[in-house]
Amino acid sequence: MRVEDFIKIINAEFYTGVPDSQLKSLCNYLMTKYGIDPKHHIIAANEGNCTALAAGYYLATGKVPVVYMQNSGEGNIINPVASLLNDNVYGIPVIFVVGWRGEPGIHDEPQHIYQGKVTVKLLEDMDIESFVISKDTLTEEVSDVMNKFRDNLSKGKSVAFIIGKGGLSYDGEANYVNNNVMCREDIIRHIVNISGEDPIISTTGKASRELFEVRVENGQSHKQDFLTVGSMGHSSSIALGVAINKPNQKIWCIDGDGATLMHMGSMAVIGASAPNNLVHIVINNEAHESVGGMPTVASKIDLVGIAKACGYCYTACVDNFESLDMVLLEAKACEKLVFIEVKSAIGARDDLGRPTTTATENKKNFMEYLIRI
Ligand SMILES: Cc1ncc(C[n+]2csc(CCOP(=O)(O)OP(=O)(O)O)c2C)c(N)n1
Repeated sequence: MRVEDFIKIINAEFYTGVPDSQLKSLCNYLMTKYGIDPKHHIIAANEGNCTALAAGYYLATGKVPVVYMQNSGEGNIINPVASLLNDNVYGIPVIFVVGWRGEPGIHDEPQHIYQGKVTVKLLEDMDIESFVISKDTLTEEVSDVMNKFRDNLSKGKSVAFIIGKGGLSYDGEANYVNNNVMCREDIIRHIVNISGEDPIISTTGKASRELFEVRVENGQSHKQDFLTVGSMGHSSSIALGVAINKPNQKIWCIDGDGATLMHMGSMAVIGASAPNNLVHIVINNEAHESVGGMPTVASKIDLVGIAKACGYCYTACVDNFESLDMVLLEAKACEKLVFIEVKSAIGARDDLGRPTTTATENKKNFMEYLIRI
């Protein structure tokens, strides 16, 4: 159905979410209509934050908010849904709009398969009634369901629309750009060149896909890379766990700004643990590029300042390849906890592939590599 019709039916005034490729139509519509406007549309750091922000909106206005997210975000909402929204606690109604990756019967990547299988059940377990909008769903059906849902909402119960592939469509286009010049794939090429044989833990989304392809292009194997295909925001903590237990080995983490923001508390813990063999690199394109390019708030914050305040010993921010190579060489040579912010343009190759090894093969090869070094 057309996203404009869906918006009319749910008739909400406030939307908050984390972008998702399956919800590109909704995200692009909201960005076109509102941009980022605190009164109507906020892209939050993670889906749990969205849920709490939506609760605050409800407390202040009495109106029902919308939280949109990929189903990967269900884990992040469970705590505020169970202990804040649920009608055994405050009974705060929210309309969730959930992109259904890994829908059973539809081919998808490994990180989406289990999550896709339990998407509806998790909502049921959270006492959230849901309705699936597929590409064949009629506008009138959604309208009828929403009329029924209004009853749940009036009783302080949340509801969800689960959006299958092609469930929502939007003819408008949104174009996301910034002023940076380096592209993420080239940045990764430079990191690969200088990190040499060192292990790399890379973040969710296209960065890991690009790392995989750069290895292929170089005729290298993938054994030293752990591609965090799911679990957005957690690659730096994985890298911390590896770095602490491989103290004589330099460990590199390639992170994204959206992922860093999603679980930024990890930076404080990394700083406090201060392993002198970890290099945490954030490729900052100020966007959720992998799912369509919608903005993060990373253009508005001082990531290096945050890293310094968290206790990273060597920090740098670079916006050109000469400086990038210089700081990567310093990071390689020094025995300090390093943080590097790399300013990146928004975009990726259209023909970017996906890892051809399975996630379990990746784990096995990586563990075998770590044992040997
Ligand atoms: C918990 C969770 N929410 C949402 C997603 C969907 N998702 C995958 S990649 C991505 C964007 C990542 O942005 P960033 O870290 O800035 O990297 P970029 O894509 O810009 O390189 C999102 C939102 C997800 N995988 N997991």
